[in-house]
Amino acid sequence: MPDVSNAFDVADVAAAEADGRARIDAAHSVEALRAVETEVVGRRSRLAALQQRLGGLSPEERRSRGRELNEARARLQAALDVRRAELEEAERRARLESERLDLTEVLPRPGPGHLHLVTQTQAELEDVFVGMGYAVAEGPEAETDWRNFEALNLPPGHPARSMWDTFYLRLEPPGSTLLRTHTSPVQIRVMQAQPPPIFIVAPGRCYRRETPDARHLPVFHQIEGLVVDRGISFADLSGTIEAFTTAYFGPEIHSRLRPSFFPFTEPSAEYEITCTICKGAGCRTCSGTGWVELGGAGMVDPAVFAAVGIDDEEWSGFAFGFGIDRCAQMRHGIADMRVLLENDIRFLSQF
Ligand code: 2NL
Repeated sequence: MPDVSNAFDVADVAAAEADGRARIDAAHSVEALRAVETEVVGRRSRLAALQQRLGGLSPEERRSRGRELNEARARLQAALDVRRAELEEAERRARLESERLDLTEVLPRPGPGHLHLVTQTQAELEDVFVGMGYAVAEGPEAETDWRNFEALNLPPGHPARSMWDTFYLRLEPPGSTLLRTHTSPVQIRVMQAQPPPIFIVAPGRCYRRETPDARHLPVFHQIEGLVVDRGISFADLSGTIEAFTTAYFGPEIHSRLRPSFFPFTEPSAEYEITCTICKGAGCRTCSGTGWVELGGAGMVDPAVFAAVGIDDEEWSGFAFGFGIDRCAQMRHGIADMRVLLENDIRFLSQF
């Protein structure tokens, strides 16, 4: 006896199919369509529910409803496949568009590089001194304690050689080898290697154990000059400093000396040059004085001559030293020296 209460007709199949089509059309992503597929043709779909009720129908009805259900399912499955293909194509196109690179963009070729500002400054200073008859001498950055300190009249225990100022290398015996704190050891080498007369400059990289700030770098560059000959006087030193100052900074920049102390020179002086920012008028950089400090100098101390075996009865000499980085800073008005170590191409490419 057919179960009449559970009976359904072709309109129910059509309604289920129409509902499935509406859901398929409403799916706007491949992801959403996957859920719709389960709702529309899955085990809990309206079609599946009608399928369950086939058993309650008469044999003829069961045959036609069954055929109608199969056809409806096949059409919905076909609609799902078409819709999936459309959505996949749309998503693929959107992805390609978002990842698209304009390969026709014309970029400038990398330009030629150039020497670092400090290297350029060192070369210019070397040129100035070579023009005055000096030779350029170079030496290692790792040096002995003796050449860096002891030969320069800095005995053991002197504050300038303390652990806090100097990087010592872990070599035997402890404390014997360090990163040079100035280029003076190069001049010690030259004085040991050749008899006077000596006219040299020693440029190069030096190290001090310091925290970098606007005016100090733990790695810096120094150029030192040394003259040893017969009858060299303090007047020669003073004239030499004025000559290279004007040659490097220009005719409106001059120098002046004031008394100071260094263990390796006697007498000793510090020298200042006309402030390169205000040309001597007085500004913030020079604290209103019109002068800025550049370096130190003096007559070579007899103790240094004794250490290298030069007879100070026959020979006398002067020496001076100053920072190459500081020179570049003053000539180009660089507020913070740390930019010299940071390798920011926007800074470096200006020079
Ligand atoms: C400074 C001070 C100076 C020297 C360096 C020197 C070298 C020898 C003998 C004697 Cl082998 N003196 N060098 C002398 C006086 C000052 O530099 O303030 N530099 C930035």
